[in-house]
Formats: sequence, C-alpha cells, structure tokens
Amino acid sequence: MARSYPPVSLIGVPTDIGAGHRGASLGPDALRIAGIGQALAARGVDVLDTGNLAGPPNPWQPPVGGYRHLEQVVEWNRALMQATLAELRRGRMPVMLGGDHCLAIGSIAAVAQHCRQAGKKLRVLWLDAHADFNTSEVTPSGNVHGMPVACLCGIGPDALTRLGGEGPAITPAQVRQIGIRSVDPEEKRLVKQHGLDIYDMRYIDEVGMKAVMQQALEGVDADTHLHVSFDVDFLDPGIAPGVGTTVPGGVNYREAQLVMEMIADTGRMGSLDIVELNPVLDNRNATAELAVDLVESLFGKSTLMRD
Ligand code: NNH
Ligand code: MN
Ligand code: MN
Ligand code: MN
Repeated sequence: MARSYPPVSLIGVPTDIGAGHRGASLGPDALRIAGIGQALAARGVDVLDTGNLAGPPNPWQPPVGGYRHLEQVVEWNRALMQATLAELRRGRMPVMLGGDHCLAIGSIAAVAQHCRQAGKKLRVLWLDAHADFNTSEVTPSGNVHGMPVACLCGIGPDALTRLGGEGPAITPAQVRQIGIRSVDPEEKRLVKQHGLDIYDMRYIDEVGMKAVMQQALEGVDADTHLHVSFDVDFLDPGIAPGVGTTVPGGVNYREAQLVMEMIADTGRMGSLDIVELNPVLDNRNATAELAVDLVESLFGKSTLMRD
C-alpha cells in the first residue's frame, strides 16, 4: 500500500573531522550528484535541500588525550544538533548527508531531545561494520567516528556526552546494531559490559536477515521514532568501495534492500544519517548511487505491487 511520508529536509554535513581518511567531507555533494533529492521527489516526498552546514576545517593532527580534533568535532556537532532540532520542530524529517559518523552524536542528541519533548520512544538502528563504542582510553586511532554510540550513551568527554543537555541522550537498550564485523579488542569488552544489542555478520549468516530485522524492529509501534544511522561501510566493499574503512564480509545487495524495505514497512522512520561515504575512494560515484538506491527503498520503493 502506498504510504505517505513527512516532508524531508536534507542537511549536508561536509566533514571528515572524525575519520581516519580525508574525503568524507565530499559525501554530501556526491549524494546530491547521485540524485538523492530527485529520487525522493520521485517517491512523492516533499524534499528541501537546506544546503551544507559550516564548520571548522580539518587540522589533521594526531590524538591529544585520546581524541583527534575534539574541539572541531564538538563544534560540528553543536551546529548539527541545532540544525536537526530546527527541522524536527518544523515538522520535517531530517536526513543527514555525511560526513563521517561522528556527526551522529549531534543528530541523535537532537532526535533524543525532540522525542523526550514529544513523549515518543526512540529506537536507533545502527547499520555499520563497526560498533562505534570506543572511548579515549581504548581507541586504537583517536578517531571520534569510532566513538559516537559510546558518547550518546554517556561514555565520553562532557562536551560530547552533554551536547543535548544533562544526562546521556540514549541508553544502550534503545540501540540495535546490524552488520557488525569489526570491533576492537577493548571495545568488545565495553559493548558486552553495556549490553549492546548486536546482530553481527555471523548471526546474520546463521538466522538470515529477515529474522534479524524482525528482532531488531520488535516493539516498534505507533509511538516510536525510528532513527536510522546508515554507515555505508555496513555494505560489502565489493559493492560499496567508497568508504574509508572497508571490512570484508559485509551485507550484500539483496540483504541491504531487505533491511531498507523492512524499515520502510514499519512507517516509523523519523530521521536518517547517511555517513562515511568517501568519494575520493569511490569508483565513479557507484557507492553514492547505491546509497541513493537504498534510500529509495527506505522511502517505500519496491518491486511489483508492494509500493
Ligand atoms: N574501530 C575503529 C576506530 O575506532 C574504526 C572505526 N571506523 C568506522 N566506524 N568507520 O564506523 O578507529
Ligand atoms: Mn560508523
Ligand atoms: Mn563503520
Ligand atoms: Mn531501490
């Protein structure tokens, strides 16, 4: 059955401040060039491109106290939190065009605040090869794109854990991670300690993506706001080479489509990050085009008579 979607605001977040490779800052334009705006409009969505946020340049420095570029990461995320809140408050669905995954700290801090005010339950679907639950003590790189889930759960520097006010934005119980296949040794200990709900690639192989998604979406109801944080390295590098941190053995094309289609079927997606796309490493924008194809499915495009 055809579903109608709320109006969408695209928010460009041209930063690679939290990443280990330069180039994710070009992601927003690569997604535009791949036709993300036109694809949504063709789905009947009222789509507004709000342009790119501004933020500090990448100083490309080694870590200080376990973080690279913390000050700049905070500045980008403050700006994004305000922009995301503004779109939510005027009744539009924010779609973040990243940018590296540190930007999910700002987007989800805003979404969490909005949900608290609106009395909605927040569920975060984290589609990624990585758990992104590192801390300054255990990070192998100092790159903050490996830390956003921990920061959102209150584990990290005050400037990031309190972005949206007092107290953590979310609890681990609100998060479902899918596609995971690279977790650093000490990060493993932390995700176990905090009870993160992880559907890793082995589990996907064993039970299949349909069962995984049914479990990850269990309990999503009319009062739920679903935030989808789509790290493009979730996908197998064979189909999605344009990311900084490829990990073999990722989600294939059909599995990815099913993930997006089952999210669309809930009708509850309220916000979306598209992150880690790195056009410098891509093959003629193929990864951006694939991301747009999958976003169409998130907005209900399907084969035959289902849409
Ligand atoms: N776990 C590694 C780190 O913290 C890599 C993180 N890279 C990502 N995360 N792309 O999604 O440095
Ligand atoms: Mn990530
Ligand atoms: Mn990743
Ligand atoms: Mn599609």
